[in-house]
Amino acid sequence: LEMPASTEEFFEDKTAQIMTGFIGYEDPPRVRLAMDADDRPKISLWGILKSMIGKDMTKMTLPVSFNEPTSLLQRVAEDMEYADLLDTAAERIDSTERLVYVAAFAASEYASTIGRVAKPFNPLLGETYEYARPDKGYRFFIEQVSHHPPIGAAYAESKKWDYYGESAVKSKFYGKSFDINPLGTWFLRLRPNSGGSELYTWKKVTSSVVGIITGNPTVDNYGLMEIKNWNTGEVCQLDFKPRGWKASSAYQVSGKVMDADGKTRWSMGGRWNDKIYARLTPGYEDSGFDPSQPGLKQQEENKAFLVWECHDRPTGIPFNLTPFVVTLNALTDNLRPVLAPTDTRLRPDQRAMEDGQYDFAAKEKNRVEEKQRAKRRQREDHGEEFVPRWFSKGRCETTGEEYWVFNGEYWQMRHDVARNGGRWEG
Ligand code: CLR
Repeated sequence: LEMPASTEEFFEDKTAQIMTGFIGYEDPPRVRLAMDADDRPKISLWGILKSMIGKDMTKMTLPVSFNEPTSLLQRVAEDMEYADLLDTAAERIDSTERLVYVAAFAASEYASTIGRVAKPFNPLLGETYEYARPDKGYRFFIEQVSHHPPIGAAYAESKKWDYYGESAVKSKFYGKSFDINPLGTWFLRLRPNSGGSELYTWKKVTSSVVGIITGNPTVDNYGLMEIKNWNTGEVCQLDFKPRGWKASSAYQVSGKVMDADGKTRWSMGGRWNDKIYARLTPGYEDSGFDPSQPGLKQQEENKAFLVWECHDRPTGIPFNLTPFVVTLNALTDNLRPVLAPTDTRLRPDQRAMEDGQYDFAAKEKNRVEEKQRAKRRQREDHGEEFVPRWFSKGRCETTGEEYWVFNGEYWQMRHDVARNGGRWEG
């Protein structure tokens, strides 16, 4: 391997590498599903769930009509909807301003949880999902690396950033609510325009289905999120307020960005279903903060500025999906020949669900899950253990934490399949 002579050259190379992943994504993103209304039977959630108090999601067998036609792998890909916030972060010269945008990115994924009281398909062991956006300059990849407990390892990359981490959730049904606690840490490697590179980390907050007993199930997201810049020691704390009795307290998030000494530089606030603002803390203008920086003037004048705004959420999309989610499971003629055979898009049960063929979906779901069980028994008989194909365990030198290291071979192999007549193994 040859080392690039300069930082610029490295970025050039990186861009070229990422672009190889755009093969197959020549068509514009899908704008609608094959059907216009989902016509799912309306069954009371409480009626089904009341006998399952104390159980976690993996131990619940629910009728397929409680599913939505996404997989948990695609639910992680949903994090990419507002990836432009990371591009903006890279453009900011002041590191605390970058943190404002990174924090907004971390909060932005929750908007799409609204109205989605449905179970995503549980990925099969070794199932993968890729998603690339030539128009946005990024590519995303995730592999199901463990089945019990379910764990997905993800790696997304763009010229200015890499976003990676582990999606593992602990869930429990308490009767009153159904709580989902994400366990993994998320890492962001940002390469600001001003040079160098920075590492940020955070953990996701709790998602919860409330209002089950009253027959008005709603998704809430609450808890404290701490986003840390490991290079500067700056920290952003965001507090997602639990939905209280009053409608006015729903969706609220507030927080602050602190410098390495713990002094507040920016306050942040808004609603995770709508808009998030940031305001420079009064007094900071005089304490070495340089207001002559480009882009800062206007913010100085009107103080609070809009950091993030939720995309339009048209009603009437089946399963209450968002327009972004509609793009995820599209299987075009350009994509089909280059996709790995393990890709979620090729799962027949999920595809049937998307097309409203619920009985067939249930039958196929059973079949693929039985096949998976047989494979597991076979492994056990041979004393073998499943080894993830595209990720391996490593330790982060900066945080000391374990994480899944992406070997990058997925995109190489895919390029080989697309351009050199290569074949996916297995
Ligand atoms: C939250 C953000 C994380 C990834 C993630 C994992 C599990 C998801 C959760 C998100 C959102 C809520 C979720 C959950 C799995 C099940 C749960 C979709 C996307 C739903 C609302 C539970 C439905 C209840 C059934 C009994 C019908 O990065």
